[in-house]
Amino acid sequence: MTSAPHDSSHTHVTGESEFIDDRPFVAGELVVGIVCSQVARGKLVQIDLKKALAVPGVVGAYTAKDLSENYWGTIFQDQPIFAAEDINYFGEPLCALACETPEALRKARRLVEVKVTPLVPILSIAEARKKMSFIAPPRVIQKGNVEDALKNAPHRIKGKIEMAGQEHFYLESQAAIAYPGEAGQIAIHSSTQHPTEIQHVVAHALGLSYSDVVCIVKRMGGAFGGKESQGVPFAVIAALIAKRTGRAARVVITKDEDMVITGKRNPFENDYEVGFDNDGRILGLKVNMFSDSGAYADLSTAIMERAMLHCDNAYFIPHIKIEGLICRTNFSPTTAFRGFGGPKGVATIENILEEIAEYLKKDALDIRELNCYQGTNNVTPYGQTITQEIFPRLFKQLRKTSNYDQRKKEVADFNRVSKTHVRGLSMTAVKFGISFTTRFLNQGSALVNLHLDGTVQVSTGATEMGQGVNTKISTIVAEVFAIPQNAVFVMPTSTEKIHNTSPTAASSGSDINGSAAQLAAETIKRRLQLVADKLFNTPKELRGRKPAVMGLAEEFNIVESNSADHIEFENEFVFNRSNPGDRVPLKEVIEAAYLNRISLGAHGYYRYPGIHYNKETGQGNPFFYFTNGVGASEVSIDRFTGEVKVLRTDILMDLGRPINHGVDYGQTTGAFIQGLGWVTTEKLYYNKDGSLLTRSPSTYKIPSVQDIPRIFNIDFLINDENRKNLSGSKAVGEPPLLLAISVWTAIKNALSASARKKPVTIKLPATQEEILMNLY
Ligand code: LUZ
Ligand code: MOS
Repeated sequence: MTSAPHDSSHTHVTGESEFIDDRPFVAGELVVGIVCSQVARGKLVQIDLKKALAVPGVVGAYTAKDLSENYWGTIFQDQPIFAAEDINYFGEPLCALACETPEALRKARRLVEVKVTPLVPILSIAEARKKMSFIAPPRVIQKGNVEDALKNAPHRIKGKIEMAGQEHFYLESQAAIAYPGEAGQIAIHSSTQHPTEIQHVVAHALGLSYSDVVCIVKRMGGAFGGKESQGVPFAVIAALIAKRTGRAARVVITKDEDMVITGKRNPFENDYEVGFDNDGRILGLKVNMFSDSGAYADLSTAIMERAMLHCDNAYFIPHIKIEGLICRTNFSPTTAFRGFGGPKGVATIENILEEIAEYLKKDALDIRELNCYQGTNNVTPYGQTITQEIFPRLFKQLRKTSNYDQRKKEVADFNRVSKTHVRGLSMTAVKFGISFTTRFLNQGSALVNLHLDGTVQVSTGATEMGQGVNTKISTIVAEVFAIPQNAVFVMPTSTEKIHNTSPTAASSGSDINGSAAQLAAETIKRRLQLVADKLFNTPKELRGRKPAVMGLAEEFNIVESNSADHIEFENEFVFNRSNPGDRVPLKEVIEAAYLNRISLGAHGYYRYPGIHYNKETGQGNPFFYFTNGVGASEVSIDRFTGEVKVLRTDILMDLGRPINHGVDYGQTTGAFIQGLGWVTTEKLYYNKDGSLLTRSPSTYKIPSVQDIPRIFNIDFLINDENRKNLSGSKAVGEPPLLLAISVWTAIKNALSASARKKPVTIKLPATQEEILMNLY
């Protein structure tokens, strides 16, 4: 484990780090603007471009008619690049203008005349349900006999939890620049988590072969799932214009545009009925989940699947039925967002546990400990067995280190006397399934080139979005060769070096791509060991003789399938374990390999083993492993304003053996705070016409330094049992986000001490307004 700094930390500070719009303009490069729909739903009658095209400096205007294939979609190809006949959301792209200058673009934009026959939009899950507007047939996961379990349960609670969407708020808006090449070829620099999807959709849209298109990603300025699928239209538009004009084309949208056009986290409304005994043990649970996919399918089916697979969270439920239905509305197509469906399943069950505790007047943590996976209560609703009994340990440890029991008493004492504030304390868990639930995405490859000066260039399918995947990969490869980390360079992701990249998503980027890079590096290392073995068997005075230069007849011939494990690498030197005094610099071995015509490059390929999931039956082993954790939060609510402050949060995560402690600490902190925004301040408001009101940081409130926990303790459990994965590490990108649900349940806990109306049902996010409405 290292705590090497993030590979971009220096250049981020100096400003040298290159994002898409930092790329210098090339000669003739065009700036591109997108004209978007100003209605949420309608029939597109006509787009009149004459006046816009007459503006000096306008080079071209492009609509659906200009594309060989206008429809795309990661799962279902139901979304147009440009609306063709039907308009389905406010902000849907209608056409693009390519201009010599931003000034020409500004003028021309206003002169595009769009004729639309407006239709009544669907703007809520409730309306979509009424109008039977769904994306796909319902999906079900079930185990046991839930109807009987509910009927026979001593107690039952029926309820509903509403969870809103969330704007990704990456700092770099969607962006792409396309460069035309010879014979119709295109190179695209895109701010995307999924370069291969960009390559494929651009090829389809322009009638090119996949090999005509190269997509390159240096880094993104944040993504959070918002660039898993939704970088596509911007890249296609840039590529279309580059192909048509033979000039480079730059699409960089503004924050306002981005917030209006692109999709957000799927809102969910879940109905539930739970049966439990006098101790609070869950006997049966029925959940009906309804998500809002917005206008198109995007990733909503996969998101629903993950939501359903996370309804159990850390808790054993003997009889369960989960049903998921995806509602099509007229909002921008909702998409992946850190956690995917996970937070929506986990918030549901954590809310239920909070309600059971309130109903039985028991402590909610006791209820959670009682219900968590343990002993023979270790099979999930989808049939996967939980092999590590980790939750009893996590709950117990954090209960102690966060001083939970004493603080619970203090909170109760405080609430009895305070006339101005009310407090709440709650601990929740996360069990996040690691793997794409779509099995074929769980594969990746890497290319490792070892150079004669002992430095290494690594390319993988992973994209760097700030999460530190490059830093982890360079650590792993440096360890293989026993060289300093700064001798390993992780190169921009490019579809010409790595084929069929999976999106850098599902927290799996380091696992999959780091493992592939490790395998490639090990292949080269094995060759070097064989070369070194020959070297050590060569008399010292002959070792430096160079076959190529000397024209020696004999070359080292190695057999790749052999190994020479007795050759060890240490601190840039190589030695035979049986004679550690005789050391050769690694660089000499590398040179000897080259001069003896032995390859210093290798390809590595990795896939998660042993995963399968039947989407029809809802049964299988969808996850390679789980990343687990617990978090306890204490909040204070102002009784007069509803303002909430997080007084303290304690987090305990099992991250196996982190590859880079600093990076994992940063991911845990960032994910929690992003989750905090989702459960408290980040609320999207829409006008009655379906247009977004909150389209800038002045109206959409992401957490500020004032909102983060006053006391914030993050700790990692040392888990040496985890040997499954890359260096014993565990995926970290998404799981800690779900621990912010503890803030929301703490708010619910506080309100249950003060509200007149009981039980307390609050929406998520629990904004100041939402809290105030529920205080008295
Ligand atoms: N993307 C995806 C994801 O396509 N499938 C998944 O299971 C997933 N999970 C989390 C985040 N992105
Ligand atoms: Mo994602 S929600 O792009 O891992």
